[in-house]
Amino acid sequence: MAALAGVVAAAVVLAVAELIGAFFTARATPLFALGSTFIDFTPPWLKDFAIATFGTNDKAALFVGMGLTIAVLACILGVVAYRKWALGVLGVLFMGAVIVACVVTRAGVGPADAIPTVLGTLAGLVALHRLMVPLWGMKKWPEAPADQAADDDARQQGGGTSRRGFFTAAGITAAAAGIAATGGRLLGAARNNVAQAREALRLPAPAKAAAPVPAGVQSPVPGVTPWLTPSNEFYRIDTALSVPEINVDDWELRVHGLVEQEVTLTFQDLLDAQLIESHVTLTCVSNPVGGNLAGNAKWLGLPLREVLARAKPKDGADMVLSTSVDGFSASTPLEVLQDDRDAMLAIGMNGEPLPLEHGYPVRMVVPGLYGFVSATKWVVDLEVTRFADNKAYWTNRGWSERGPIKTMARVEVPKSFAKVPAGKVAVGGTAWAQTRGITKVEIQIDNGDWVETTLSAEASTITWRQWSYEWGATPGPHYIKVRATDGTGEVQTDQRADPVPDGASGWQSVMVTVQ
Ligand SMILES: Nc1nc2c(c(=O)[nH]1)N[C@H]1C(S)=C(S)[C@@H](COP(=O)(O)O)O[C@H]1N2
Ligand SMILES: [Mo]
Repeated sequence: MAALAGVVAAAVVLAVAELIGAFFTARATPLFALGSTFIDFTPPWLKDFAIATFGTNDKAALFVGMGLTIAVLACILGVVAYRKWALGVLGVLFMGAVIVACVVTRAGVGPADAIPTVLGTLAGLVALHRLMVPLWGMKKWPEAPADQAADDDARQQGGGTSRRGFFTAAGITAAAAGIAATGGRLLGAARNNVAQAREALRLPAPAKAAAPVPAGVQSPVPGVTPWLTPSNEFYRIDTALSVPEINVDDWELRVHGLVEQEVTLTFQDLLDAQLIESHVTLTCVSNPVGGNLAGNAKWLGLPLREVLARAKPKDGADMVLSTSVDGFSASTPLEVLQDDRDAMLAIGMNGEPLPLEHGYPVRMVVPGLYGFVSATKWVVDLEVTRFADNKAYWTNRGWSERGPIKTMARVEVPKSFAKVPAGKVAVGGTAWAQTRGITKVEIQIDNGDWVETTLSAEASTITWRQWSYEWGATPGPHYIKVRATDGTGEVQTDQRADPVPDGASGWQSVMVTVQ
């Protein structure tokens, strides 16, 4: 029962903080601050394990893990408080202090944002005490053995009353916590109008439209990934537990560092600029061989070379450190942002404002580089600097400082471990080598010869390219391997590499059973 009291008190801490937190920064509530801090301290192998195991459900898995951990700690604290109240209070205050430390060290969060956690912790202490009183009442009875019969009576009565009192108090407190937490969520949502503002936002037409997509970019094989990824199916990878909510009127981008001229851009500046539209395939460095952390969208934005031309980088600068409102950062080679590939500050995705989780209102899109060194979402700061002087978020965590995308081919149909009928089997998939382009995709059945597949039309070298193949399948188990050749003539390496530190490599092998 003391353990239960601990769990209920923990619920009070979180619920009260959630309710009061509705009036503070969204990233400042205990669960988000704890989770975000945990993410920041996650070693590369654990991040990879999480993505490999939970995929893009990694955040849900984190919340479940946090919930269980907090529940266990709360049980322990409950028992401690029951045995020795002062020690329990110390424990609760210590936990509160840990959460406050997590809260105030988040990017874009001020000292005042500690208030929800402080008040939540105090409320939790009050609730814990309130629940301990009936428990202590029950503990007292066996210690007073005067008249045995009368005492048994009293103990049963007193114990029963206390027990009932405890469960009533625990139930009421838990229900109140539930109401407070739900109220906090609703209030928070009502106070945030960023989602509505996004709905109402109208984007200008581009000054330079996207190059027309040729017919036949889509692999004819049914079940192959759509060539253009719908925004709501686009993979999402980031460290943001709660999606940053930025008002376009508050958004500002500062370009500074090794520049002749500091530049500040507002969202209106972007709306008024000569925007371009371009299809670009983004890829995540954590994508395993054969994985699906890649997507192809039509982006609308201002070329970064124009932004940098205004700022005039000084000699010696070789990197741009882009930083998100939530503290994430990426290091991108300066020359990549100045050449003629369509690196941009994007405000539109597939004809609409960026979805909140894909970086609204402004993100970077850089063809040819993995997202962790280029695709900063919710971007608010560009510092022109040198690789020797500055390190980005993932580089500080064991990943490489540069991340050109490796050539990769993927079998999508048939799926691994599929059972297919003998005869003609349609095989198909997607390959990419952004900025170099795909010139060949070959397939190997078992240990046979490598055979060229039929390539679908190429839209550009910065988008992925699909392929198809008609296989005369004979009964039995078979392995299908695939490899691509890029525009420089280089064949995709068979050398297996893990995603850490600069991207997975190797040939995908798919096992199918032909019946
Ligand atoms: N602010 C912010 N931007 C970020 C990240 C992040 O964690 N935070 N992750 C990067 C990584 S690793 C990738 S692969 C891309 C993914 O972009 P998407 O979620 O729109 O697909 O965003 C990049 N931009
Ligand atoms: Mo990524």
